[in-house]
Amino acid sequence: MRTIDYHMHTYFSGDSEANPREHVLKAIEMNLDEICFTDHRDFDYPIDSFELDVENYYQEIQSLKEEFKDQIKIKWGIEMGLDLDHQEEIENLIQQYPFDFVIGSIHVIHHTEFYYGEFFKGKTKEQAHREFFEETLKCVKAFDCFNVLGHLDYIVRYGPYEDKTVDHQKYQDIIDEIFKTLIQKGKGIEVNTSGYRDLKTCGFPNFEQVQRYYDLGGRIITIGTDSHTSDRVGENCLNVAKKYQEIGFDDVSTFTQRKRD
Ligand code: HSO
Ligand code: ZN
Ligand code: ZN
Ligand code: ZN
Repeated sequence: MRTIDYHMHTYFSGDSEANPREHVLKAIEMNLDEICFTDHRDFDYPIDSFELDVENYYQEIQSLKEEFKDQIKIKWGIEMGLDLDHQEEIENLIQQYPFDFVIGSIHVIHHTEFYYGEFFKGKTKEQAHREFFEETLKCVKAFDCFNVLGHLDYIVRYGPYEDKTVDHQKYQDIIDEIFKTLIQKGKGIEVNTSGYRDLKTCGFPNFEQVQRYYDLGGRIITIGTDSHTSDRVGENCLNVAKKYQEIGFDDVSTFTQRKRD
């Protein structure tokens, strides 16, 4: 089982100041086999801007890839906000550039977001969580441009609740359909290790859900820290790789020009 970090942000993202070179140095120090940069692009993020200077981002990662080619494998990717209000622009952007890997993430639903909390207004926790998974299912069905679904239960980070945890059982039928759709479309999931910090216990999704994905036939899986600073690169990736092995996965998946290696 290789150890990878396939979810990292740098100063090309609207919410990070990190230098990609520092990420590479940290990844080498952490003994990772391979990394992929996945800077943000969201087309309709309220309040903040998640535009992306794709050309300069490409040039900078290409030159790091060359400089460090004897020490670590470096890929160039993107975390694309899946948003049904902007489907054509999103698919077009991905077609236009030679990304190695695309994470599809739900950060915005009809111009409302989770981070500042607009999405939760006037909803019970169960309503908000159900709507989030239903929208995720719609996106997974509608979009083709991505390789893995980012942070399946991302909503667990946010919401005005004392207990933010997601009661997966309540939505397991929707989650199962998300998994089945991904499997049928040849797409995968990630475990996002930032969950170890947010939940204090595990990555997100948790390993019960990863087991469920495996039992339904899912084999495409990546590991990502969602680092916005270099000190977090590689954090808990080895733990996750070991868990994958226990579940039965042979290896993590890596990608070149959006195809599995
Ligand atoms: N895109 C972030 C959430 C956020 N941060 C919005 C600042 N604004 C999640 O990686
Ligand atoms: Zn971010
Ligand atoms: Zn995200
Ligand atoms: Zn991210």
